[in-house]
Amino acid sequence: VQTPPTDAERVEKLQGLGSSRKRVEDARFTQGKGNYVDDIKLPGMLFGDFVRSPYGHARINSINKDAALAMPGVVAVLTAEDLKPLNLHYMPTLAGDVQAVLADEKVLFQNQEVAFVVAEDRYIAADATELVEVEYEELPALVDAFKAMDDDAPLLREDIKDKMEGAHGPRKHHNHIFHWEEGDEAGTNKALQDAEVTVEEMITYQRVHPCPLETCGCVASMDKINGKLTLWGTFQAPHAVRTVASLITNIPEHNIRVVSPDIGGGFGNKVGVYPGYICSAVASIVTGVPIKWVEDRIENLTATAFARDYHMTGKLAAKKDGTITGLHCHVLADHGAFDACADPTKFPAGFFHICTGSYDIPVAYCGVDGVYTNKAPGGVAYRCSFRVTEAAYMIERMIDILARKLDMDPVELRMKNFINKDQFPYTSALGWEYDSGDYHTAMEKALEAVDYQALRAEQAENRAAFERGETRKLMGIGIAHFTEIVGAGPVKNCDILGLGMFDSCEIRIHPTGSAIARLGTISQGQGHATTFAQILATEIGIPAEDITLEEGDTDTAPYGLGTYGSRSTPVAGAATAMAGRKIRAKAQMIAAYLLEVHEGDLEWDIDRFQVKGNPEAHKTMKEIAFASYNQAIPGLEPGLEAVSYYDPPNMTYPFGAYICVVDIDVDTGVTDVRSFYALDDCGTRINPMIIEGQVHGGLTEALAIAMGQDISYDEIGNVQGGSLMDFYLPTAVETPLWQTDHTTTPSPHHPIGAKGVGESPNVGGVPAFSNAVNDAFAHKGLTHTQMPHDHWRVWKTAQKLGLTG
Ligand code: PCD
Repeated sequence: VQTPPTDAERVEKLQGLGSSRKRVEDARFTQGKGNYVDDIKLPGMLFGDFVRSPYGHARINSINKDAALAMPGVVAVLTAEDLKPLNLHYMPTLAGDVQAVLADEKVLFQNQEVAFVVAEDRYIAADATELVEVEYEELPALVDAFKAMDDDAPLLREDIKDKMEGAHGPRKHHNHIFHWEEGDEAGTNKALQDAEVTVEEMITYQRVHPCPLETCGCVASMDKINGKLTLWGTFQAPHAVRTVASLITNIPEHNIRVVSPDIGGGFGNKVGVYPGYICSAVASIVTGVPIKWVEDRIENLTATAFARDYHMTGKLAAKKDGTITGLHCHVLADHGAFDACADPTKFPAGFFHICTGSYDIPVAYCGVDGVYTNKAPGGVAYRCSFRVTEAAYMIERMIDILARKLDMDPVELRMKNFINKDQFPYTSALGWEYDSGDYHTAMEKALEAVDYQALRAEQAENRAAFERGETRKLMGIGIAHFTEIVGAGPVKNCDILGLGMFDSCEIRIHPTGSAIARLGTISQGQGHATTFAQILATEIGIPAEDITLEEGDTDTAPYGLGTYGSRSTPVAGAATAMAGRKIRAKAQMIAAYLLEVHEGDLEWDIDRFQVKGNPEAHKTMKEIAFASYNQAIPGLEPGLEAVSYYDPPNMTYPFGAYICVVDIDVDTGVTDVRSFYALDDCGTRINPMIIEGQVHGGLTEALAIAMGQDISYDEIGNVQGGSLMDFYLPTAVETPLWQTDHTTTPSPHHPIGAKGVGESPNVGGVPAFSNAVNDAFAHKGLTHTQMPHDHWRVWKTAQKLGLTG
């Protein structure tokens, strides 16, 4: 006799919420069986490559294609002149600006796209780009955002020089893009005036780049017979790409199919629309054959979306006891040559106004001015929900700076000003409604885990030993407590180019009780096929392994706004749970019919409906699925399908407490990360193992940014961080051991209580590293030293403080 499985065994079999289910996609990825854009090979396919500007700012006097066209294997060379008749030489950006697809009379940043060569293979295309003769006349380059609005600053955007009204209001100067503000400036200034203590600092978050392992690319294929354009690409938002492609090409939307196959990391870099996509599509329409375009590493680092480049002047007002009474902040935002920043329409500086962070600050103001410079366009939220990373860095540095001035422990100052658990839902001075949080508990858990008291004691000893000349190393302790804002977002305040930021899930249960679910999002490595099946497993009682998850094909998936801003779990994850509940509601009706009871007499139990008080009488989900296809149930349509389009009522606000310890050799600037503890609270956890992986990845990227990444430009506009020789990408050698931890404070408005997590470690990691480096020198009078904290800069800091030999 077989004993029936216990409840625990039935739950275990589902591998639902909370299970550390192994990633189903890894079987494919670890065996080289992924299917990335560059794996797509179509008959007759041609290859495109760009001629790019060597100058940061120059006039184009002439372009001669003859030599390139004469090269065997070259099929076409496109320039702005060829795109003009199609009205495609400029494209709309996500920020309400326009961007040159191919440079129109002028180049505005180094490596800007000037001409597109189409050839029989990629090597011929690359060689032929060298044969396109472009005559440039160099112009003075503008690379310093602080000089962008000087009277004598060079005019960059001749195409809009007379347009003094921008997408976000009036422009003050020909290089000004927008002024945007939030909060109560007069009230904040008063708080500063009346304050017992104030601090002010200009904090730069340097220009960096997401640098995914796979660069951007696409394959465009125009089928002239049935008029259908198919675009495979590295798109983080395939549906939006389809809509935008339809609007700008006038090809009806149903005749465009956009497919995001496997993606090798996105990190925001693959949100925007790039000239390569437009040129490939045009070239395919013109030649009638498929065109592939895939960037190389240098092109990716120098011409596709950068991140950050914010100069943030923060001011805090406080009482002597440490109570913060106001925050004033102004940001000078360097958006490069075109405003192609990827933010929801209403927010030209994203969600920067989450800058009050985890603190109960009574009054605040933030103003942002965006300016043009001769740098690559396309500011993206690199592992960040629309500029929250910059905001978190600013406030977390400012808190440390204030603590120093007050001669108070930075932890104590944080604890004193945290929003209290009982204040949630909490409305911040800048207008956000934080859904839930318990900051004190998180911080206390972190302090205990690292034995904070002992660390500070050790540091005091280290400092004394340093004075006695017994060591040349200084110890730094970095604290960060961040609040993220993820899950864009409520359609009422978040849209991209007019498309509301809801998301979706469609579920189809097969007769034998397995299922397929399709979502409007697209995984780039996050493991959606694993985790979203887990949400469903718990909701509908079908084992996760019996649920196929599909994303990224606009011909089959329901419409959604894609994956970035850690929005998939908060929005599409919610849609998945809601669609699951619709399935369950219908399943309940079917079960009632089969068991000959009233629906209300049934209760859900793990993977079945059972009669209340008589669990023997039950129908499993598997039985119900079969019945839905096999029996004519009065009043019910056959089949078991559901779709949910979910418009979240609010964002979710994950948070975390991070503590980093570094040891700095003052004579070399070499900074060892001794330990890093990260406590994350992302509400209900779907898959703890995946969350840990997400945190490891995000912390590694935070390490990269804080300790070395920098896309800088020299005075004539040459980009300095344009290859992996110069741009810091840490390997396992530089990466310390991460210690992860969690608390669980569910989101009250999300159907399963989950918040996003993918970005959190980047948001909290950067300030923790930077605070640690700054802390190491704090007793020597250092208030703030700018990132990146590479060995050279750290050594310079030590030198300036008179510590080097
Ligand atoms: N989760 C869980 N639980 C919870 C949450 C979450 O489990 N509570 C998991 C999910 O499901 C998935 C993940 O985790 O799987 C994540 O999630 P989320 O947070 O929601 O997010 P998503 O949306 O999905 O994603 C996005 C993110 C981002 S944003 C980024 S950058 C990055 C991250 O994600 N990216 C990446 N991560 C990652 N990973 C990988 N591998 N890769 C990649 O690329 Mo942006 O904005 O885009 O910048």
